Amino acid sequence: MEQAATPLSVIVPVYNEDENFPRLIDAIDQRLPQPFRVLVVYDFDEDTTVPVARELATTRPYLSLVKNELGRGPANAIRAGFQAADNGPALVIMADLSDDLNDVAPMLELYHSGCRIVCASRYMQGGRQLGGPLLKRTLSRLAGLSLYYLVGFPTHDATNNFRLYDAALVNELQIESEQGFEIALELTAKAFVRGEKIGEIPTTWKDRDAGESRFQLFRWLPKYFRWYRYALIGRWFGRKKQR
Ligand SMILES: Nc1nc2c(ncn2[C@@H]2O[C@H](COP(=O)(O)OP(=O)(O)OP(=O)(O)O)[C@@H](O)[C@H]2O)c(=O)[nH]1
Ligand SMILES: [Mg+2]
Repeated sequence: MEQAATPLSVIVPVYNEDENFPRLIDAIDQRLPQPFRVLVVYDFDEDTTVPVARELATTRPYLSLVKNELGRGPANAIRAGFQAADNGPALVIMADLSDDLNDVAPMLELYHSGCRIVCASRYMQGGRQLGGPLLKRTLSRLAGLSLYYLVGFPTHDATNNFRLYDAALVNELQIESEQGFEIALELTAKAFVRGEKIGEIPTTWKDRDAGESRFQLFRWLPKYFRWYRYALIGRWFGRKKQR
């Protein structure tokens, strides 16, 4: 007998997103293809998202809260989300409404056609980025396009965190990122060097209009650079052929 496919797990790291969270749930209700479950990962009990999410969970059985016990920060929160997801398709989205959830259906299609990671790309034809600080935007675009053209990285947008993963692959790759959002680059670089099949689709990203950004550009830049170098060197010194 054929086994039913594991439903989608959606991992949402949150830090004081009480303003955005109800709007995110509206977008999820309207745009995500069923079936799915949503894992909201918070770091501490006083987070303002927690009571709002608990209240919404009373009418939405798909919603659960996961306390990140691995250490504070987005990388640890996302890692805790993957541990909770365990296997099957796992989508990372931000709570600040930056990601267009209409893209999830085509991302899942690529996943089911064999991609183990599917990247939503702002820097390929059809993709867009609306707003955000100029320096961060420029560095992110430069990193993405240079990896794409220099070593054939499988996405034009190496740093976007709106990405669909095979959770079993992620748990096998062993996340080393502990702090920031370089985690998406780490995972995709590792999968690329291993020769895993990776796909991309265009997306439109827009900057948040409520709450505060927690992105620490200068603090996290060295971490991004580590994984940028890993992708370059891995390609030049013996990347496996795509599976
Ligand atoms: N659990 C947890 N979530 C976080 C933390 N920092 C940010 N987040 C969440 O991660 C998501 C993205 O955070 P942002 O601060 O907007 O970072 P970003 O989207 O990379 O950066 P911007 O382009 O500046 O918006 C949001 O859902 C945040 O609530 C953290 O320390 N812990
Ligand atoms: Mg943001």
